[in-house]
Order: sequence, then structure tokens, then C-alpha cells
Amino acid sequence: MRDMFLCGLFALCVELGVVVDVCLAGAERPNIILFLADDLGWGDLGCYGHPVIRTPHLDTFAGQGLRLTSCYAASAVCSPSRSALLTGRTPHRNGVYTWIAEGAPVHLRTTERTLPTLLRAAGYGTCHTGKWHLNGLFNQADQPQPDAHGYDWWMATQNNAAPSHHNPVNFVRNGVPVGPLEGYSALLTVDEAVRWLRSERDRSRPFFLTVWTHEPHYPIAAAAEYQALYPELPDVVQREHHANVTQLDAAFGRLMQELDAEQLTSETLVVFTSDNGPEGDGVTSPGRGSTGGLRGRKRHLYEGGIRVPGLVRWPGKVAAGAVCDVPIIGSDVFPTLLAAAGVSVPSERVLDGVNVLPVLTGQAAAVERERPLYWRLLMAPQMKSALRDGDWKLLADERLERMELYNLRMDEHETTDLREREPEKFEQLRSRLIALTAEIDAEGPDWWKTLSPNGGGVVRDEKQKNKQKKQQSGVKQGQRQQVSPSGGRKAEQQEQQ
Ligand SMILES: [Ca+2]
Repeated sequence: MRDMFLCGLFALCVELGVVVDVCLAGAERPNIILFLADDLGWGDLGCYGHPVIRTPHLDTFAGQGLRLTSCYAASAVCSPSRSALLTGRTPHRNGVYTWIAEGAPVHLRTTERTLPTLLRAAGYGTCHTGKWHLNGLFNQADQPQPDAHGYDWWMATQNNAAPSHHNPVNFVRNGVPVGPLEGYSALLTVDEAVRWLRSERDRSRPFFLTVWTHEPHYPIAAAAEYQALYPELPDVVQREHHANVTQLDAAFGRLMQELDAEQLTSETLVVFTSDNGPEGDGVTSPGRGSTGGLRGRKRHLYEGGIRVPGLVRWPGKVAAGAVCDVPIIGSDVFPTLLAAAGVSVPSERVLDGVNVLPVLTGQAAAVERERPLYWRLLMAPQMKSALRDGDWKLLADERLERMELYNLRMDEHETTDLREREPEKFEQLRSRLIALTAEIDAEGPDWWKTLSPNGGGVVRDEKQKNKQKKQQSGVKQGQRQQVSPSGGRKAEQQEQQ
């Protein structure tokens, strides 16, 4: 029976151009879970040193696997980071160059080859639950939905849970609106994953499951039982934020308990990470997440905006309790998980990520890269491009003119610009950044040239913008009058990203 399945699988893979390592085509192929938090900072977990936030399940999980201390999201906002996880390609190359506002034309195109598509073709069952945020026209025929990117089963939202994490009303399951749900988003998201694991998946196949929580992104809501864990915090905003991270941790723990109950733990590779750094200023805004002292926060290309928690558990393959400071970026997840499944990466296109499995499993001390780690985010408040090559990091403004150079080994907090003291290194990386940006621009769609860097929902060009303003002046005037003088519009924009 199993031989018949393998023969059928081989025929399917040949048809789709997917190459499966024959040695891994049988029972050795792991199940894979990619669990993603939203706006969780590098310093927000107990196992990353947070002095107050309680994350017992993730702390235990970290001790069972590998903790990455130089793990990076591929962007400093939601959608681009997610696009890189699923494609292995940097956001401006795959087209998702900014967070995607509802209604925006920007989306993850079907010309990209995604993890679920390739794993499904190789015989995996596939499921996504939680935030999607890879299209502007969610659950509409005009843009691809999660099923078009390889998911057998999905229950998702376009962006944030609405009206908040509590009793969300905007989940869609396999194209059908779910309606009002009772409970909190992360737990509901995991409940759906558990339901799929128990009742919907094909148990004769390995599975690929992505669980992308809304927590702790605005607008947050945390259950009373988790808020009760922080009686020492008089600030209700801080208490709810910290409880919200604990709620996320509880949801993660529930999923890990399900793996244990189903006796799947030993054959399942689990990756936990976040899509970008923490929101707000961390002191007065609703966002009370921690960068662990790193410079910058969400939207910044300084370390606090992009360096995130990264935990990997694969029993028998990844050493328990290990810690690794090798720089790894979200784009690496694609080739790494394909390698774990014995599936070859697409050879007809450029990948920015590389297979880091040898480092994760302790077989190599470093990652060989053709391209350095690269970021570009035109809505970033200061520097809008960056690359990291070894210990060195270069940041640049939009025109790639004003630049800063840091040595992260000596200066983790990016305090001392070394471009004048290290002219040779500066020139080497400057040339690299300019060339790499040109290469990526030549390949990716040029949405970023015409659409707003903030959400990609409106035109960027001044002439087009003025023309649109004239046509829609009545509507826009009405919208402006609803904005509070205290900056409600800005707060509303932050909540959407
Ligand atoms: Ca995010």
C-alpha cells in the first residue's frame, strides 16, 4: 500500500516539477509547523530575557530545541515578512513590498512558488490558520487566496482580528465567512489547527501547518485569566499587553500539547518566530513590547524593527537547549523547510534565502550565502534599505545616498557609525547594496513605484495623486472631518499595519 502511495506521489511530483529526495519520501519526512506571532519583539519572551512577561510554554519549548539570537524577519512590517517566509525571496523581489491595506492591488502573486504549493505537490497535507495578510482583496475572486497558494484547508483574516482579539467576527474558512466567534483570537486560531489535525487531515500523509496569530498586534484583548497573572502591574495598558503575550504563549502550548497527545512530537519540525519588532514607543503607546534594548522598533530597519525571536524544535535532529548566533532571515525558512522535507528548491528563479539546516542541526558553524541578508522598506521612518554581511551592517536612505555602517559584533545597539573609520568595508558594502537593489528592482513588480509605501492602497505619484484627489475630493473631505485633532488618524493607521 505504501509503495503504491509512493509511486503515485512520484508521478505527481514529476508532473509538477517537484523533486523529492527518495530517501526522505517515506516515513522519515517530518511534519512541519510554522508558528508566527505578530509584532512580537526580540525581548518579549522569558527565554529571551524579558523580566516580567510570562511565557512558560515557549520557554519550555526553547529548552527542547534551538534558540536563535540573531534571527531576523525579512521586513519590519507584516505582509512583506510573510511573503518572504512562503517564497524564500526578499519582498521587493516577490512584490509584497509593504503591508497590504484592505482593497490594495498588492498581493502575493501566483507566479511565486510557495512553501505550501511545493510541499503539497510532494505529498504533504497543508493547512493555514490565523492572520493571512498577503492580499488586499481578501476572499475575493480578483486576487489569489490561501488555497491558490497551496493550502488544502484555511481559516484566516485579511489582516487583524476585528473588532479585536476578543470575539472576532472576520474569520473566513475555506472561502466562507465564519461569523462571530466566542473567545480570543490566538486560542481560536490554534483550536482550528487542532480540529484540522484531528479531523480533517489525511493521516497517511505528513502535514505542513502554518499558524499565524494576531497577538500581540493592536488592537489587543487579553483574557482575564492571563491578566490576573500580572497583579503587580498598575498600568492597565501594560498589563493587557503582557497578558496578551501570555495568551499567545498559552495558544502555542495548546498546540504543542496536541502534538504530544497525538504522539506526533518526535516526527514534527516546529519553527516559532515573529514577523517584525514591537509596535509603538514601548512606554506611552498601547504597544508595550520589548526589543531587548535594540535600537528602533516596528517599521525601523535598525535591529529592533527586524530582529525577532526564533525557536526551532526537531527531536533527534536539532539539539535540545542549543543557542545559535548565526544570522538567519525569514527568507531562509523556505529552502530550509523544503530541505527538511527532502524537496528541491525551484531552480529557475533567484532565491534570497538559503538552506540553514546544517547550522540548525549543528553540522555547520556558518551559513554560506551568495547574497547578504537584505531589507528594503520605503515606509521605514529613517533608513529604508539595509544589508548584513557577517558582523557588518549597512543602512541607507531611499536614494541610497546617505548611509551608516555598524559592526554588530562590537556594537549591537548601532550607536557608532563606522563609515569614515572603515572606508574600505564601507565602499564594499555600499557597492553591494546598490547592485543588489538594482538586481531586485529589475525582477520584482514595480507596484512600489506608483503605490503608497504605506499600505500600497493609493497612488504615490504626485500627478496621479492630484488627479485622484480632484476626482474624489468630496469623499476625502468627509473622511478628514472624522479625524480627531489629537492624531486619531495616525493611531488608526498604526492599528492596521
Ligand atoms: Ca506584524
